[in-house]
Amino acid sequence: MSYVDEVIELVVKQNPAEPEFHQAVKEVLESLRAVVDANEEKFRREGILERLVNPERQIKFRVPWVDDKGNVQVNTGYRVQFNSAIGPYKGGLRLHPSVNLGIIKFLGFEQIFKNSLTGLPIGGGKGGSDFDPKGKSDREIMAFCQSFMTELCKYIGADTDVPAGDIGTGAREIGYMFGQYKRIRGLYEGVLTGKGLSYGGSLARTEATGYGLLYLTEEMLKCNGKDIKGATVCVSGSGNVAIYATEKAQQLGAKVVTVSDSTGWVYDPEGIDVALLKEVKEVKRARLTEYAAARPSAQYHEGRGVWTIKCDVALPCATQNELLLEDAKALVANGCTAVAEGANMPTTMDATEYLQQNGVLFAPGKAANAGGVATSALEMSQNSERLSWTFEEVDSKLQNIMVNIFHNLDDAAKRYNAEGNYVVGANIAGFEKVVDAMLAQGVC
Ligand code: NDP
Ligand code: 2IT
Repeated sequence: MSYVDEVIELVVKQNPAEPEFHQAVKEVLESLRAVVDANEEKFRREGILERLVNPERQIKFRVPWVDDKGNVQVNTGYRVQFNSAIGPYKGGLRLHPSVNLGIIKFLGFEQIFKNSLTGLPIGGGKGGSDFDPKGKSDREIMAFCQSFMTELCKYIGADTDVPAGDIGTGAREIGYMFGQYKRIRGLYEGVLTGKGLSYGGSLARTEATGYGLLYLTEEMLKCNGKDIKGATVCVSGSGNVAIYATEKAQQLGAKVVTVSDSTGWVYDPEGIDVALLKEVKEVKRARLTEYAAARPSAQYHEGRGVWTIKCDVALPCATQNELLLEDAKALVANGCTAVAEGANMPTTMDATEYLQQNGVLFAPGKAANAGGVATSALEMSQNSERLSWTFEEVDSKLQNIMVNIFHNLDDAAKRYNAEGNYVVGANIAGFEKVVDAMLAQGVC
């Protein structure tokens, strides 16, 4: 059996009931086959793949907090410190009822390669909790965040592990967590990114994932003789990534006609009104039904359905496994020419293969959504030098990073005779730097 197949089998056996983690490992290792086969003896001797798929450390802890009725609630917190070969652990905190160890491990594993692709010195990590922020009061959110950080603060620091936002964790949650870290540890340091601008946050971090997604998509289209300008775009999700992807797509001359949330989706043939979307989602924290109620051109539909709308470009920006084989078929049938993942692993493996086999340009999340963590690393740089850069400065660095990422994965794919396969390109380009650092640092 090949080394890749052996390690995939081992991961499934050693990590039962973690399907998302298995999926992420399979996708990465399958596409590294050419590199691993070429170095099989050395990689086996060094245990490279076994080390890569085993987190350096995983922390699981109790998060007790008091709700508004005076009752104690108990959630589970996680931080998986996956790989520190190229820098301190870096990755977001997800607050969603679906969170479990397998989800955090899949996200942490992806983060290793994503962070490597940014070209910046950040290792891979991820954390979160099964806490559901929906419907909670501000006080309850604060109580949860303070309790979560009371435990997490023992394991993180500006030079060891720097968490940030993800699903359910935005500026409000980061603020409460930062305050608690400072209070317990007595340190005013860049231990979290995505901070508010008045206490060390970076301009353009809020926009970075969505904007970065569009910078990479624009470059991918350009290099394949296509243009984002004039394109019809379907976006899923209506959170941080979806909102700023929509905003940048429209700034670049595309028309975004859909957004969604976990209960339904909106089709707005006149183009999504971003100001209204921000008001509904960022200010009121309301459902998309409110968007539809305030916008005569918008139709609201319950359930799933975004990918049935005809588009040139599809940008899944909600969550994992939200674009299935049947969706891929609908997109291809409707003439879609490019899919770029704003979310982490939103496309299932069979859907990805179908899209690629049918000539759809496909940019995987670890490349396409790397602008968020890249700008987090820029926030870390600003915190270290105790200075703040202008919006334009950060945004132009972000643009350069995303364009470079695209060319790195394009080149890596070409080097391994997989031209145009950006999944292979992203995994190889991300892997090469991490493995080089791991080999140089000896057995650790
Ligand atoms: P938000 O919490 O801001 O928004 C999440 C959006 O996705 C909401 O519209 C939410 O709907 C929807 N959603 C979440 N879970 C589900 C589900 N199970 N089914 C259907 N819809 C769902 O998160 P972000 O925008 O920050 O994150 C979106 C994706 O992008 C995630 O995969 C995240 O890991 C990834 N990402 C985020 C980065 C960042 O900087 N924030 C960076 C890189 C990747 P509802 O409100 O109904 O729950
Ligand atoms: O998935 C991701 O890259 C993020 N949620 C952002 C991580 C970060 O550290 O900014």
